[in-house]
Amino acid sequence: MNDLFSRMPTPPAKPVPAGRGSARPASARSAATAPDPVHAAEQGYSARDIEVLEGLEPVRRRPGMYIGGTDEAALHHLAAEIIDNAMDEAVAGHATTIDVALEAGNLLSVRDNGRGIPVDPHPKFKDRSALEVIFTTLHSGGKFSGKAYATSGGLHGVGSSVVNALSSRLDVEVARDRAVWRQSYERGRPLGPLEKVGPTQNRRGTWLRFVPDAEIFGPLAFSAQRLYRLCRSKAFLFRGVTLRWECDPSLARGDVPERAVLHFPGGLADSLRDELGSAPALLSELWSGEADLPAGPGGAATGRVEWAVAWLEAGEASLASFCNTIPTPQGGTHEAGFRNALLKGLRGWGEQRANKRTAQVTPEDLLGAVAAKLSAFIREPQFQGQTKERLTNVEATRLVETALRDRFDHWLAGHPAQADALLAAIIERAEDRLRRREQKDTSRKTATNRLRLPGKLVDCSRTRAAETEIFLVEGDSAGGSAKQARNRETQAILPLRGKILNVASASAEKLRGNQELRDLVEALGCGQGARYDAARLRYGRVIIMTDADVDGAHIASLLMTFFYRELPGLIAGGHLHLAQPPLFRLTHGAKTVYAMDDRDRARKLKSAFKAGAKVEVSRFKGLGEMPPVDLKRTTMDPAQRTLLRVVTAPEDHTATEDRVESLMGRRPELRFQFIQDNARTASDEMLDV
Ligand code: 1YM
Repeated sequence: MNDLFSRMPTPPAKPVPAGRGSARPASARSAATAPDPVHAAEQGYSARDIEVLEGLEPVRRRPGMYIGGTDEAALHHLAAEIIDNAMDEAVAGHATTIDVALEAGNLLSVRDNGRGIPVDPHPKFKDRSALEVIFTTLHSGGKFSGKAYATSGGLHGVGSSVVNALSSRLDVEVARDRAVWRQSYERGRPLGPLEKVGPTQNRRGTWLRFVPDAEIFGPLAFSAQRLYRLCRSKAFLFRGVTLRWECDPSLARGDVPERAVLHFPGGLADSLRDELGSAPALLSELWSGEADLPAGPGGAATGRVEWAVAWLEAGEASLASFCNTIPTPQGGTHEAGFRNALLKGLRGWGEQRANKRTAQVTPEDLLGAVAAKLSAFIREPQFQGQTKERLTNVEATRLVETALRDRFDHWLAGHPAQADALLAAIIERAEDRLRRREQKDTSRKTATNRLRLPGKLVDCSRTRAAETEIFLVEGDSAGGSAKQARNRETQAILPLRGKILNVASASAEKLRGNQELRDLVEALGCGQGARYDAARLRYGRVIIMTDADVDGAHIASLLMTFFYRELPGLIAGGHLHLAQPPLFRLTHGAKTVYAMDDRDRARKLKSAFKAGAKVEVSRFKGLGEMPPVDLKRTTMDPAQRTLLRVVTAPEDHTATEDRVESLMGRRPELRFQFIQDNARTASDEMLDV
C-alpha cells in the first residue's frame, strides 16, 4: 500500500495540527505528541476514532443503501462522486482543471485546482477540521463553512464520507491559504489528524487518491473505458473545464488513451455532432446555445442552461438531460421546460405561417424527431426517484422554458426556410401518428367484433376447447338453474329464447338475420357454413339441454337441424350432444332416484323401493324448476350424467338428409307420411297427449 502512495509527497517529520493558526484544544494529538499516522490505527488513535467508526459503520454494513449495491456500477459510483465534487468546484467558477488518473492497483487519483476543501476547525465539532468531518460523518451536505454547498446530487453531500468508508485507503491533500494539508484514512478511519505538511506559493485545490475496498467490492476493478467516457462527458457538459486524463499503460486499451486533454469549447453541440456522426438529418444545422436562468423579472441569474438539438430525418430520437453535470435519465422539471419551449415555439411559428394543422402536434411528435442534450446548472438541485435520477426543483420548468422559448423563436425567425421544413416534417409525423391510431382503432374494433360474445352467454373460465363444454338451454329460467349447477371453470351456459328458427324451411336471408342463431355461432366461435373452422371452436362439447317434454324435443330437433345444415363439421367431429334430464324424482327417506319418463318411473317405483313404500314422486315441469342440485347430479355432472352423442347415419349418407327433409323441411306431406309409418310404434308418452 505504501508503494501505491509513494507519489504523494512524504509527510514532514513533525506534523502540524490542523486549524488555521487557531490552536486546537490541547489534546493527545498536539503537534508534539501526535502519533505516527501509519501506526495510528493500531495505537487506538483516539476516542473520536471509535465515534467515526460508528458513524460510517452503516455504510460498510449496507453499501447498497448508499451506492446502490456492490457491483461494477456501484464501484464506479465512487469515482463519479469524487469527480463530481471536483466538477462542482469548476462549475462554481473556482476551478479550471481536473486531473483524473487511473493507476495500477485500482487506485484512482482526482485532483482539482479549486479552493481546496475547508481545513479550519469545524464550527460544531471544534476539535476536528471541517475536512475530517466531511470525510468521516454522514453529514447531510447542507451548510458547511457557513455557506450553502452546491451538492452534486448523486450521494447528496455525503459522497466524500461514503467513498472514504468504502475505500481500503484514502489520502486527501488540500492546498489552501498558502499551505498544504494532508490526512490519510483506512476504511474510513483516520490514520492521524489533518497535518500541515508544508507551505505553497501558488498551489491550490484538492487532491484525492483512493483504493476501493476489496472487502466490499471483491475483485472488481475500475474500468478505464468507463472512467474515460465519464471524463469526456463531463468535459462536454462544462466547457469551462479542462479534464486531463491519465491511465496506467497496462490499463489503456482500445479507444482509451494513456493520456488525453479533454476540453471542448464547442460544448454540447460538439458532443452531439460527435455522437450523431453521419446520421441523416432533417436540417443541416443544429440549434444550440446557452442562456442565463433569471430569478424573475430583473432578477440576478440563478443558473444557466445549455442545449443542443439536432433535427432528425430518421433514426433514434433521444433527449439526454443533466443538472450540474449529473445525468438525469429520468428527466424532471428542466426537461419539462425544454419540451414546453420547443412545442410552444413551433406552434407559434405554425400560427405565424397560418398553418392550422400545427395544433395537432404533441410533444411526442416533436421529441420523436430530435436528438438533444440539455444541461442545466442550478443552485441546490433536488433529485428524486428511486435512483435520484430526476430533477424536481419546481422553478426549473419556468426558468428553462422562458430562457429557451425566446431563443427558439429567434432561431426560427432567423432561419425561415429551415423552420418551415421543420414544421412540415413535424406535422407529417403528427398526421402519421393520427393515421396509425385510426388504423389501430379499426383493427381493434374488428378484433373485438370477432371475439364479441353474446351478452347472455355465461362463459366458463378455462379456454382450452378440450376441457370445456357449452350447454344450450331453453330460456332464462333454465339458464338460471344451469348456471348454479355448472362447474364454472369448464361449463358455459347459453340460454336460447324459446323456439329457434327452423332452418330447414327458412330462407337463407331469414337465417342470416336471425339473432338467436347468430348469438349461438358467435358463442361457439367457429363460424358457420363455408366459414366453419373447427380449430376456432371454443368448446369441446356442445350440449343441447332442453326440457324433457315435447317442446323440449322440438327445440332440440330445431337445433340439430341447424347444426346439420350450417355446421355439419361440428356433428362429424363428434362435438354435438343431447343432455338427458329426468322428468321425475322419486324419494323415500334418504333414497332418491330419477326417472326419464312415465315408463321409467313405473319401472323404478317397482325396482328401486320396497313394495308398499310411500315414495314421493316429483315431476319437473322444466329444467328451470329443477333444483340445481338435482340438475347437476342427473344431467350436468360429467361423473354422473348420461349424454347422447348426435351422429349422422353412418353408412347411408342420404338417410339423414331424407329424415331431416321429411321431418323438418317445407313439405308437410312428408311429415304426415312419417307419422303414418311410425304411429304404430309410438307410445302414449311419446305423443305427450
Ligand atoms: C477531488 C475532489 O472535493 N473539491 C472540493 C470540494 C469542496 C470545496 C472545494 C469547497 C466548497 C466550498 C467551500 C463550499 C467541498 N467543500 C465541502 C464543504 N475535489 C473536491 N473543492 N470551500 C471549498 O461549497 O462552500 C464539501 S466538498 F462541505 F465544505 F462545503
